[in-house]
Formats: sequence, C-alpha cells, structure tokens
Amino acid sequence: MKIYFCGSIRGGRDDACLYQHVVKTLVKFGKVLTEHVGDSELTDTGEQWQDSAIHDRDLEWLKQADVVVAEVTQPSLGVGYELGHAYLMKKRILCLFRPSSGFKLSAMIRGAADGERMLVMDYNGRDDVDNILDNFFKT
Ligand code: 6K6
Repeated sequence: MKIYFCGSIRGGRDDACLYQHVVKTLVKFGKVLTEHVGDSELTDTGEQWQDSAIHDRDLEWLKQADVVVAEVTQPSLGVGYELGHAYLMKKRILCLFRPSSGFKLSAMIRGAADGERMLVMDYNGRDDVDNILDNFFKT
C-alpha cells in the first residue's frame, strides 16, 4: 500500500507536529511516499531542490499512490492542488479537518466528498485521528 500524505508547507507549519503524528501512524498501514511533510524541522529554507523538480517529483509519487491522506486544516495552495490532481486521478482520498481551528474548509474540498472515494472527516484531537485512520484502512 503506497500512501501519499499531504500537509501544508509554505501555507504555514503550525500543524507540523500533528503531521508528524499522522505520518507515524500511517507507516503502520503502508509506505508513506511523502514522509518529509511530517518533518517538524522542515522550514521554508530546508529544501535544496528547485520548485519545478519538487512539483514533478511529487506528481510522480501521487500517480504511484494507492491512497491519499491530507490534513487540510491549515489552508495550503499546494495541498489543494494535490487534492485536485488526486481527485481527477480517481484516487481514494481521506481529508482530515479540525473545526476547532477556527478555519472554515473550502467548499471545493468539502463539496467534493462523496462518502466513498473521497472522504472529509472532522476531528478534535489525536485520538480521533487515530480512530479515523484505523477505520479508513480497514475498509
Ligand atoms: C520546503 C520548505 C518550503 O518549501 C519546501 C519545498 N519542498 C517541498 N518538498 C516536498 N513537497 C512539497 C514541497 N513544497 C510543497 N510540497 C507539496 O505540496 C507537499 O506534498 C505538500 O503536501 C504540499 C504543500 O504545499 P504548500 O503550498 O503548503 O507548500
């Protein structure tokens, strides 16, 4: 099982520790192609690659992925772009959103959820996330 995890990078790293937790949990279910997104040390200057190389490499990984898991609380253009591609590639997608953040999730993400191929799940804390991931990978 190849898992593509999406989380904000240049959109803001406020939830980086949570991404790290999600990645640690996801590795129990398969190979996480984008473990670096959960690296709490990753900063805006931490990547030596050119943007075009990052873009092309990530889209290639996205093509290879069996499922896509995205933490979508912190708004990120990159995550939205990845989800748009994943949707058109007909990938199975799970989006995790934390309403207590005060953010309101884009209608283009929540509105794309069909309860089957694309799920949007609201959560409160890490225990919730763990349960949601368990259920998602069971089915
Ligand atoms: C590192 C630090 C700042 O910028 C970088 C560039 N490095 C990236 N490396 C790998 N994936 C990236 C990078 N920048 C964006 N992405 C992809 O877009 C990731 O898969 C994330 O899910 C998403 C984040 O997009 P932004 O718009 O928040 O950066």
